[in-house]
Amino acid sequence: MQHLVEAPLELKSLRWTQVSAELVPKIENILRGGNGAWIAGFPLDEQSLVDLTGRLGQPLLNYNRKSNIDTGASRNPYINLVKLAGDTEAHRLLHGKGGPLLIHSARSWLAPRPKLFALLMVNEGWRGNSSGQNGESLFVPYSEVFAAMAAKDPERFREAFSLLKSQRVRFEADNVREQVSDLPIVYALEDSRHELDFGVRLKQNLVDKLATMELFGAEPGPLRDAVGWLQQTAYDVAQSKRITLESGDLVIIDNNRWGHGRCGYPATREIDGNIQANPREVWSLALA
Ligand SMILES: O=C(O)CCC(=O)C(=O)O
Ligand SMILES: [Fe+2]
Repeated sequence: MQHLVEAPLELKSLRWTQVSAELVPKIENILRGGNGAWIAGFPLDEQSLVDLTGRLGQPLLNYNRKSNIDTGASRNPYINLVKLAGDTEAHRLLHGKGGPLLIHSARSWLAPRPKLFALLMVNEGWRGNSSGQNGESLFVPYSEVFAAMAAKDPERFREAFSLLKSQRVRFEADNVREQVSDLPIVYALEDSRHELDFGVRLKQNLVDKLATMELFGAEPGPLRDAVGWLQQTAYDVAQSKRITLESGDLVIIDNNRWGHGRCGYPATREIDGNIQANPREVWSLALA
């Protein structure tokens, strides 16, 4: 069996212009080709982010609005804020880090699957740590992850891929209550372009979650192996193409076909006896 992906998928560079009548078709064209858009110079303004992405899809309400944790935050209803919670958390994380995020899909539990994911780097935080310790961003097309698995061990891939595509699973978010999907982890797409072109719904802690998940009678063992291999390979492939976003960089990807994650970063540093929290700040949203 051949695993040909016509041309390697990538993030295509664009620059923000006020005129969304020009920018939107360019982004749509990039997404239609299976690539992602990397737009520089985007304004650090929540409404601008919702306005632009709202022309590409329907923004989903953010986690806070759907969460059973009261964050007390009054914010834009659609934007997820990813940031250390100031000094309190800085102290708690005194010797800790803003941990790495494994490759995942936005709202992996949700039905129907959100079709797009957008991430704006608002504040890139402290740079100049060793490579891979600066909160670098990870974006990876799942088709490339499958190709890497197939190249590594064709027989193991055949079995794992078949299981991941056929075994329905149901799991909830950790803190959010909304309509959950019972699609397999790897699911067919109506407009599939080739034999490795599938949708994927990966959650960061999916391997651990399997223990408590609805598996419709299946044994957890083989699924745990397959998911673990998929997530590890996704992380490895993504590491080889990690990018450093600057403030004002906006990335928009197909949330079925691409996973995202990030490298770790130092949570705190001490200057003249004062503990400071890393100011790194990301805004993200999912779109139906
Ligand atoms: O911190 C990051 O760069 C990624 C955050 C993330 O995964 C998200 O906002 O969904
Ligand atoms: Fe995420």
